[in-house]
Amino acid sequence: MEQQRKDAYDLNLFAKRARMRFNPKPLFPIAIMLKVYGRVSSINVQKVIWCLEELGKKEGIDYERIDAGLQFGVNNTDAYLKMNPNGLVPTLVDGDFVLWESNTIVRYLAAAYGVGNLLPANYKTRADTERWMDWSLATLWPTLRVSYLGLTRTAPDQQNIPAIKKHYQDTTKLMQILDGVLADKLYCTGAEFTLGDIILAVAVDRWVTLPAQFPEVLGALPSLPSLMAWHRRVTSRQGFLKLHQTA
Ligand SMILES: N[C@@H](CCC(=O)N[C@@H](CS)C(=O)NCC(=O)O)C(=O)O
Repeated sequence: MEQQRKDAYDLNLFAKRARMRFNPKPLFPIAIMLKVYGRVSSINVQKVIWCLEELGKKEGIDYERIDAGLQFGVNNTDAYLKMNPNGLVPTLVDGDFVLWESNTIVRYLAAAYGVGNLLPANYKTRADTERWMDWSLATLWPTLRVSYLGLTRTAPDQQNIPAIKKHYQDTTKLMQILDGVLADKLYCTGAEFTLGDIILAVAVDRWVTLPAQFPEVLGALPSLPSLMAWHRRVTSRQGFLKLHQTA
């Protein structure tokens, strides 16, 4: 399988170079090995797309994204459930290897295709970035999710406004922790952008943008200057901008 993947990679590279030189359409159809199932509006799909872009992968050339979830369906079909019995998105298919769980997928991608520092080689820095990934998955997002889904995916007459407000305030307390950490750091583990920044940023961006969308429920965005400076830094990256180009 390794050889097959290497061959596909070489083939892609050859086709890419040929295209750059002559600029016509590819001479032969290229089998794209990496497929991501999931709608780009999903926080967990966004992690995977952002990670792929950080790894220099381009949609339509190096990876394909197939809409699935919510209005697109797909995730409830037998074929999909065979790949991912949870019926959730994202699912990654890399040749004959199928993987679900967004944080595990980005760890896999960074290990398999890693260039640079997304998953640091130093085991302490790596544990540091993985800590932020796990904190975001297990603590930050479950808290904010109540406010986010309550406001954006629930009919107004079904919304539990006290729960939405309380969870937004609880999230703000968690954001204060991050604001403190970022007071003397460019990124969550130090001077380098890592996976932890991607996983945190997709949640932090929702916390930042919600009050402007629902001021009557949430009031003004709390002031956390270090967090906001980091938010501007990470959301200006091409990988983040890509999420909104395809939304
Ligand atoms: N722990 C899973 C959670 C996956 C998940 O909850 N995905 C949501 C979207 S963010 C989903 O599939 N919702 C159903 C849908 O979109 O139809 C992961 O991180 O991949």
